[in-house]
Amino acid sequence: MSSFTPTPADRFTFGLWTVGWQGRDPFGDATRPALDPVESVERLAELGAYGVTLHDNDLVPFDASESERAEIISRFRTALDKFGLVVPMATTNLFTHPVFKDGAFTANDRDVRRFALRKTMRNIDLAVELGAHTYVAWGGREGAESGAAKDVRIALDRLKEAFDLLADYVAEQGYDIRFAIEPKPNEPRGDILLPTIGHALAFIEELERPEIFGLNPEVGHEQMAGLNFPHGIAQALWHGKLFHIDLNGQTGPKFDQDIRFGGGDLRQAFWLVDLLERSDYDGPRHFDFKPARTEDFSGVWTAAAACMRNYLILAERAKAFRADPEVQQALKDSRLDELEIPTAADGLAALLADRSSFEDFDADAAGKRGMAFERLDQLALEHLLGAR
Ligand code: 3MF
Ligand code: MG
Ligand code: MG
Repeated sequence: MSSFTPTPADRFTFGLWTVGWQGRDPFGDATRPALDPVESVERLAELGAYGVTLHDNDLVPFDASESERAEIISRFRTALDKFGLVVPMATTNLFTHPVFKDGAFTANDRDVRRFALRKTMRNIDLAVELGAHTYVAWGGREGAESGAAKDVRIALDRLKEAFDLLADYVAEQGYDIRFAIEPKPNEPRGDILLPTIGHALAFIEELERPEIFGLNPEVGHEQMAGLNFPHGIAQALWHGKLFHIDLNGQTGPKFDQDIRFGGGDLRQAFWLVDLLERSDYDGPRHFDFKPARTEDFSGVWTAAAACMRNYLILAERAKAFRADPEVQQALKDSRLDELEIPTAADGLAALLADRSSFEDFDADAAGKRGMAFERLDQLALEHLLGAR
């Protein structure tokens, strides 16, 4: 058994806003002081992370002057170089400042939309400078609390317009960067546009350059809508659209809990890691979690380390599951190999002519066949629990 000690080769990354979360929530004040991004870089490197990610304002305050901005960025770059961390992804804060209270790219106010685009483009320049190849777009304020407040069809026109302009911008600049849209059903808006993986996948196909748009799905966001996250990721992979991923934990449909990875729905976490590790996804394993507001900094670093450790434990458990001869037999007994056989590779005419497929088919007998899924699932559970 491995020591479950992460190294940069595992490609674990953390948002600066995760370990830096001060614990402010709708009912309570901050429980921790602000964390210097340079300290986050140092501590995360010590813990074995590969990189950090950031919103523009996680690093540079919203109202910083040009010279303050330049100095902050230079100090941050020095820390990245010193501690050997990379910045594979960056994103824009289009949700904290009151100017974005009705959205950014879909705000009813045109001047706000134009400001949001300029803010985003300016930070794309920084993202590229820092070496990022993925630019995340989470439209947390793009939505509404009441029916007439937002004409959703027109708002989607504005959202498409914004992404098309951003795609033009990166093409004109010659940047090697792709966009990853992050779906979320609600919070902070009552209802957010592009609420799930499925909505976002369909939207991307309406853009002018769909090839540079993919997804950044988050565990908790799909689970807030009662959806099966590994199934959503499987479909994103199937479409070739898994550009990035936000790992965390959630326990069912309720507010966005952002629990450390592994601390939420553990069975879905197991299937997620099983899927990712067997897929061709080679991007960062990015944690977007919030260390509980009960914690001091010691708890913050414990939780960050636990995200990585839990991923590695689950990867080992999933590997053991797949390697177990009894599991391999159980997979056969459940006819997973048969699912791989095309249904009618012999063609439509042959299917229509095949009496055994319909006229002579014994549906009652087929209906009596057991699928043996209970045994398969129990084997998975025992591997997950470490009982095998
Ligand atoms: C909110 C989120 C966001 C996004 C981030 C882009 C603040 O629920 O998940 O975190 O992940 O804006 O990555
Ligand atoms: Mg989230
Ligand atoms: Mg997220």
